Amino acid sequence: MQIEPQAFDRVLSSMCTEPHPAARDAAERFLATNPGDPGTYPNVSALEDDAVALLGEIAGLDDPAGYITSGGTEANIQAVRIARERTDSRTPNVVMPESGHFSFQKAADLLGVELRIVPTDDRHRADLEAVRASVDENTALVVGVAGTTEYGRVDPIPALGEIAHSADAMLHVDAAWGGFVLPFTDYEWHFGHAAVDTMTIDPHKMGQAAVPSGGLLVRSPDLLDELAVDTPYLESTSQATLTGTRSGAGVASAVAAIEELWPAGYRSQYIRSQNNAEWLADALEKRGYRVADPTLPLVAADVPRSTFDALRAKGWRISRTATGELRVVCMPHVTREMLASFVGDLDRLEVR
Ligand code: 0PR
Repeated sequence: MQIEPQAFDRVLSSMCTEPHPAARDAAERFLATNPGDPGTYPNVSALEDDAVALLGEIAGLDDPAGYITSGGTEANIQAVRIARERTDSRTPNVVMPESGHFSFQKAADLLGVELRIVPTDDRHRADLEAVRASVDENTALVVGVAGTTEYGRVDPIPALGEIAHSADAMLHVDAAWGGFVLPFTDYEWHFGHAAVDTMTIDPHKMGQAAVPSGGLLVRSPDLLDELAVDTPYLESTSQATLTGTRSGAGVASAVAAIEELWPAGYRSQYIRSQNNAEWLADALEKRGYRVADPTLPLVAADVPRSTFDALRAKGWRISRTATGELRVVCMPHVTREMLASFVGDLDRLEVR
């Protein structure tokens, strides 16, 4: 095989990162295990309990229940599925701000629920009035995002919880990306603060675990029962996951990364990433670009298309928001030197 994986030295668009060495090692050791078959692979199954307990600690969940998913998409689909199973409505809907990830579109398609997308406010957060106006007796789920994909914003989770519960709907928090940085901020995002029922929190993003390692957490174990199907050929009697066979690598590397980094390692990484984001935002502002305030380690700036294309041509892996802004995610592999070199390339382009 000739092809090498993408090196991380110019990757500014990804929400994945280089796994922590301990996570890489654990992933390799558990590569051939299948936590979907706990009767045959009890060790990785026990590790999954540890992973859920650790994720629960990070997300303020007292009696942690959930599982390690293939990623945020699967966790979001399963959250919608739980809500659909719980509602009495025959025509259920899900209310989500436009900043929600496109995985909810997949969930709605697969599960036959209506997805009601409501606008965000001028700070790119869910517009509470719009959410209130969209919720009705058929609403099964309200989605809040804690660390949005495009601007890194955190929706007002407690207020969304109130709206959801007054309509007898559930509240899902998508902290797929934000979950490993938010514990070090003042945001009200977790199970302890608000009426959160389900949450997506992915070790393979800011958690520095290997891909595939997503996380679904639920407030109480009975919510997982909504997902369970009987498994006649397995020693275990039921399975709540969406996939059948799945990689033990994700489970083991999540535990290894979290044991290594929670909380001190994640805290110092958050501070490093946040400082980098503020440094880049500042550098771009000084050059005359309009920059969305990096409230979490993610920078969005109004850079012309031609400049964006020229930077891509220089090898920078960058992406754009729906409205065309340059988007840089300050993941753990993104260093100040990388950003300085990026800004240097930008300056050289501007000179010409
Ligand atoms: N929830 C949020 C808030 C996310 O940002 C993402 C992924 C998901 C759920 C889905 O997670 P999985 O991909 O693990 O299923 N976020 C973007 C994505 O990969 C990140 C992104 C965006 C990466 C733009 C590259 C890029 O150019 O879809």
